Amino acid sequence: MKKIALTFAVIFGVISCGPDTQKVEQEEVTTVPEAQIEEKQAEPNVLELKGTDDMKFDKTEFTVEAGKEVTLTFTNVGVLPIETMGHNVVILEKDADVQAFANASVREKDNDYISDLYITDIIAHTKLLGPGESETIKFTLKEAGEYTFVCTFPGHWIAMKGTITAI
Ligand SMILES: [Cu+2]
Repeated sequence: MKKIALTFAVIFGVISCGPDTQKVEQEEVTTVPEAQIEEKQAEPNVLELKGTDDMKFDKTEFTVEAGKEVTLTFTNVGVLPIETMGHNVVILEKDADVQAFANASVREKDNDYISDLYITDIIAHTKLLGPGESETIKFTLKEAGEYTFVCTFPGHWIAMKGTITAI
């Protein structure tokens, strides 16, 4: 037992006898860049969404404040041509039949794949965006609840679908 205590004392002694005095000067030089810490603090009701070449939105859940204007910037970050991998975002009313709207929209190539039959279900939408294109839209979700957003490019809506919850 005595031996262990002695060994510990020796080790501790070695550590504490290190070049502590030199360290003090070095610490003053190493400062944390404060600007980097608060870099990505999103504002309320300001949304950023990306569409990718693997047919996905980078985010599928948003929460916003009801009754206040929402600004959504959507960017197609892919490189594939618009004819094969175009993306849009359509925000639909709470009670919209998403499947019926998406199926009808497939036939509307000349209208950026948005069916006018469901115009009353559409709160807002971007145009169809090709690689590297971006668009910002503004809209207000008047009531609290869950609103679905989809990409209506043919075959995309099942994979490219998300929810904006207004509270
Ligand atoms: Cu898409």
